Amino acid sequence: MWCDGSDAENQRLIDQMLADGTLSKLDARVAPGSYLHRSHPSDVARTEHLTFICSRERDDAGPTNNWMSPKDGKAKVAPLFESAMKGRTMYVVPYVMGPLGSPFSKVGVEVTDSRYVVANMRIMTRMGKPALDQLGGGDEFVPGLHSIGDLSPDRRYILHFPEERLIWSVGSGYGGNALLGKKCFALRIASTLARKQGWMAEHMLILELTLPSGEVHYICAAFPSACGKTNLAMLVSPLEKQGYKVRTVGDDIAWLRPGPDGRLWAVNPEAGFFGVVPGTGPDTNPNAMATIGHDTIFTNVAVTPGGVPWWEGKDKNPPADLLDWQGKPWDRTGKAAHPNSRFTVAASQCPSISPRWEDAQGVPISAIIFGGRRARVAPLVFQAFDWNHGVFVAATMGSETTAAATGKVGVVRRDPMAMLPFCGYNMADYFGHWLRMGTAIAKPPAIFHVNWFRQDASGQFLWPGFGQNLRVLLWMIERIQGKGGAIETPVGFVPTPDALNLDGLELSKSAIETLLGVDRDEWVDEVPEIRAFFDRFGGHLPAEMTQSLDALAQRLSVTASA
Ligand code: TSX
Ligand code: MN
Repeated sequence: MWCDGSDAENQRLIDQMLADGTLSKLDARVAPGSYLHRSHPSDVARTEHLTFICSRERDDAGPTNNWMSPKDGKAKVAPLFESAMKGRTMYVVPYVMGPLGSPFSKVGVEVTDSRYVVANMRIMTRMGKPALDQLGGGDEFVPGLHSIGDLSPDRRYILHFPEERLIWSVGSGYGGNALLGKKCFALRIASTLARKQGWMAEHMLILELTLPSGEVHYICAAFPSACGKTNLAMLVSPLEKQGYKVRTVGDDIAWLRPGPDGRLWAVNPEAGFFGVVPGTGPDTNPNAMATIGHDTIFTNVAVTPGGVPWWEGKDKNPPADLLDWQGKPWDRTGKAAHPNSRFTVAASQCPSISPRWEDAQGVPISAIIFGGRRARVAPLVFQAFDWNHGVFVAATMGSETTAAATGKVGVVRRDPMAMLPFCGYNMADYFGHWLRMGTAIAKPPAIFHVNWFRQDASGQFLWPGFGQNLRVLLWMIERIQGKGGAIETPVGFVPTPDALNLDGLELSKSAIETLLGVDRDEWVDEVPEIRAFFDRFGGHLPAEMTQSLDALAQRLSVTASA
């Protein structure tokens, strides 16, 4: 069936999914136009160990990607597609990543046997007739072949063929594995296109910040998972009355390119949000709560028998008769919603969506933020000395693990540019691409590193976070304007205590000192860890990266070999 993306077609698919149990309708009074999908219990998250880059040379995938040769990948996975769709309908889903009519948008075509995938692609991309219109008589599109197969993790593979711009995915119906426009195309395949064509496909939110003067700045930010990217993208300004406004352009992916004015310009290739539900509440993200208040597909949340959805963090009062994400009566001990349960919702429903979110030219970027979750070491914010130093900061960024399930808690995982699972080629070559881009942008954005998660000795968060992060954004803008006060430290420029507007926050002097502090001994310990991380990349690592590390070691006045 060729999907046209129309409302009538969508309604037909939904009716079929209601009939076969793929979806259930939620209470129209509290969640109008919204549905619940329960995935197979073994198919609740992306499966990185089953995700492969199939380049001819193993070296082109690099040490951080799983690799198969294109020949081996196809030989292994083609049999899993054999008769896989028998008895099901095959949907042909043309879609556009990027605003319709934008010269920076790209067409994909996903063939799938999952109606749930079609319904989600309709929200997450510009799907159907507009995509065929944009393709016109051309043949430039990224084909993606998807089947849920038998959903067995033993017969699940997500393969990327960057040299022929092709995606194969079998055995999973879950978001990032099955909605091929998102991580597979807009990040993995797009990153390889971008490298060839001189642009960047990044795992970044895009936000708009308006000042009382009317001046508007756009900021991109890349964080590893569990750092609150969607929350930052939809931040509610605590200083809105004073004229400081925040609007959302995107929450997950940015396609960036040098503009004719020498600045870096960004478009959000997506049309919707596929966000983590737990932790989303009226205090943490009121804009997301309003966005998902209607016309939303929920996957793996808890629900009452009457169809009222619930998840950890929605409010303090779980309904008495709740069914957990698997549909079993909730025993009130485990999680009611799956920790990776999701909402799929149109970006146009977001109250904070920017009027320029579909601008065909994109938006000019003033600053790029990187960050991670660190209880110690990383200060609340610092500015990189220049582009190349910023690339080093981004390449070495790390986050402490939170969930016991993933191993030791508090272990630092390096996740360069938050792209570790999403870079379609050798990550060391990717660092090289970032360095090269610096020479192609006459007026590069300033680069910052943030850490909202610094704790005191007793394990209390020192920074209030959420809306108050605006104050950090405002310091960044002042730096860009050449105004904000800063002191030079070995790791970068840190605000002087009076350069941050902390009015009304009631932070103690010692809290501020710790938040903005750069402890030499703690950073000295980082150096060998970064060196060990870099060693993984061997000869592909650009010399600038080791030079930046040596320079950091120098500034910390330790020997380069320490
Ligand atoms: O998203 C978060 N952000 C970014 C918001 C724009 N979270 C949630 C992380 C999980 C996805 C945060 N958690 C942030 C943050 O800035 N900061 C923290 C840590 C924190 C948690 C609770 C409080 C304060 C800080 N609560 C009180 O102070 C009452
Ligand atoms: Mn993401």
